[in-house]
Amino acid sequence: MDKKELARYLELAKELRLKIVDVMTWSGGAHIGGSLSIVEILVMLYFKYLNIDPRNPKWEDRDRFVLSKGHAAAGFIPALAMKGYFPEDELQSFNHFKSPFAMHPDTNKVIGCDASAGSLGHGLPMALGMGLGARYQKKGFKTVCLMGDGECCEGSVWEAAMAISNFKLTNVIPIVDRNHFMIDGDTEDVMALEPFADKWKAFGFEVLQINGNDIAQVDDALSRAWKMTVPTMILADTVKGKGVDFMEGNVKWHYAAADSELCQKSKDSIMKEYEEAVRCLQ
Ligand SMILES: Cc1ncc(C[n+]2csc(CCOP(=O)(O)OP(=O)(O)O)c2C)c(N)n1
Repeated sequence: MDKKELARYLELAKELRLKIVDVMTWSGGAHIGGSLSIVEILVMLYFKYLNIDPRNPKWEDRDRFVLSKGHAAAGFIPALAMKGYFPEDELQSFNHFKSPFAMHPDTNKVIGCDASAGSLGHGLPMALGMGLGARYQKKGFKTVCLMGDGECCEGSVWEAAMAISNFKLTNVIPIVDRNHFMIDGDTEDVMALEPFADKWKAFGFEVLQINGNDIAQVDDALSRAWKMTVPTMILADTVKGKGVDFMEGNVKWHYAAADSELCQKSKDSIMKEYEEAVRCLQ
């Protein structure tokens, strides 16, 4: 990826982070930590890889995206707005009475959302069904499923993984946001996942292990996964709360509300990190 392209994605990631902080403020509270950790993945999917058309959201041949860690709707729904599925100013209603946008995404209400989620562990089974459906209908679309690492405590994740491997599905791409924390602590203290990559390998996957907050690495992994001829998953090492210095790696920010002062402080931190990243590019 050349510098110009990287600069564009860095800017989109910065914009998305600023919107996530706005949503946290307007909504009265949001799952901020796990929304900020997936920003680079969402940007690369929505602005480079997914073959989608915001003017035709139900297009049969579109690639599908399942946000299995549905609590990160505060990251996902602003990404849909930035892509043009609905006007960005509608985000101000997030989590308000009668708004289509709630703490978890609803496919019947959010334009561009392919699957409702919120109850963890259900996204990969749905993605498996979409992948089998595509094969049955002889369609070429991909289904990407983004899960949390804490979410992988759910047995249904592994049942779906076993089936994807069994059916040799290469049109379903699981991604795990390995931000090392779940709701109440470090994954290794609450329910150890390691050796995590080996578990996925034992289930028959080729594992692409990357820094999921590094745009170039996310780009490389997605481009490889898109072309793979064996079941492949992306294990994306990320930082919970990424971009807001006082939230980074601190489980206290799994869910939070913000007043205008906290909103501004968060945005200042995002801008500082972004300007530093741009300086490093030059
Ligand atoms: C089946 C189910 N159990 C519990 C919850 C409550 N819950 C919401 S977020 C969360 C933590 C999930 O951890 P992880 O997947 O690592 O999310 P992240 O750290 O990326 O936000 C839990 C337990 C839920 N949404 N669904």
